[in-house]
Amino acid sequence: MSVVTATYLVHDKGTHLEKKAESIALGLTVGTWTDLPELEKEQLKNHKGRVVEVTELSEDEKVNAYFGEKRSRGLLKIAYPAANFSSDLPAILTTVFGKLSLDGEVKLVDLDFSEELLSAFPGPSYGIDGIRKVLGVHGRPLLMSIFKGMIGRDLTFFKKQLKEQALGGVDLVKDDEILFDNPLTSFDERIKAAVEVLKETEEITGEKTLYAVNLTGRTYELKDKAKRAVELGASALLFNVFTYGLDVLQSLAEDPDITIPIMAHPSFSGAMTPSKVYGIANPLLLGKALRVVGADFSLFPSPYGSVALKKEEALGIAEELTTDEIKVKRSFPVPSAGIHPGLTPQLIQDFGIDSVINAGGGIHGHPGGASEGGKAFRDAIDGILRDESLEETAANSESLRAALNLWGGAVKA
Ligand code: 1AE
Repeated sequence: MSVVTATYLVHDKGTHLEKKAESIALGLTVGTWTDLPELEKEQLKNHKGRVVEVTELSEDEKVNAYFGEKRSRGLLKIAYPAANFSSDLPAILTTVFGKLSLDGEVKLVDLDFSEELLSAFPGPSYGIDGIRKVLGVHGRPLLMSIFKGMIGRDLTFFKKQLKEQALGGVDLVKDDEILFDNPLTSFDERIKAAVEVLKETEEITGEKTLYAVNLTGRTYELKDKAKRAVELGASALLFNVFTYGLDVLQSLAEDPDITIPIMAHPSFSGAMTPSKVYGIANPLLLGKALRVVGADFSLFPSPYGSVALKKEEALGIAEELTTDEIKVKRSFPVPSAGIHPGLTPQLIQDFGIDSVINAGGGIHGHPGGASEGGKAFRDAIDGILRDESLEETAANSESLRAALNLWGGAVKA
């Protein structure tokens, strides 16, 4: 049967978690069915949510202290028949967590789609394997850098920064998510300039670099703008998905004329994810949901950078983006924020080679400039793949030595 099964973490005042689960299963579907006449009861049987599992968890002292009283903790799994909703995320999210998100100490931690329901979602157009094919890069993590300090600067500055980054050997360069359409560096002009610069750098380095232009503006203009980007030769789109909505990303991913990879930025997702008690779990939002709606890349805070996520959450996101259990293409995990070359061994150990190492300040802040910053990362990656320590690699890499002298080689606490 076509269903979606939601898992909730609850912190309940009472102790009867089964009762709580049953009230959610009823409340979000057929409501007060017990008071209805027999005929309607029969019809509504097909629509009532079904409690699949209730798992009691041990108490959490911090949560009890927060509420100033003892709370029962538990994981509740409830299956909702697809007959209740259309096969799109707005309908699914409203069914499983619409009113409920306003209604108590409940966090949505997972959604399991039946195979039939999953087939309504596109998944990434390229995915990890497709992106590797475009770039011709296999057997190592990709390296990405971020434009920095672009606001108030013109196209000459843009071209210079792009050239320096690409010459450092990065595979991708993305716009900063806070760069919008503006008279100095408009969307169209950035794309045209990038096409010109990256053709030039490819001739020098022999390596391809993709530029992810920030797709911004009013929702109903996005598709036309994205199609224009493709026509102008853009190689990828950056998208602030959480200020628009997951379904908007899905519409872009599904459009046959939008033929370039989509990179999802996590900005604004922090309005929904950080609480232990409310909201949506990071592995679901930044992992599984982004993957099924079609993000080729998902950026998220790494566990050891400047905007850190708990390690288990960051690893959980990466797992959802890459697990073979979900039958759509895999998306690239991009653990980000505060990343510098000294963190490369930890990043590869934690996220493996099917990930993207992404740095803004950690590239531009290199004492030798962005190009040296890129080289420091590339040397660190190559050394790790040869089983060398960072120090061993640095002995033969001036770029890496300078980076380690500045930022060190250990994980930040
Ligand atoms: C979690 C997103 C990270 C991001 O977009 C960004 O701009 C990071 O910059 P740095 O690497 O921290 O300078």
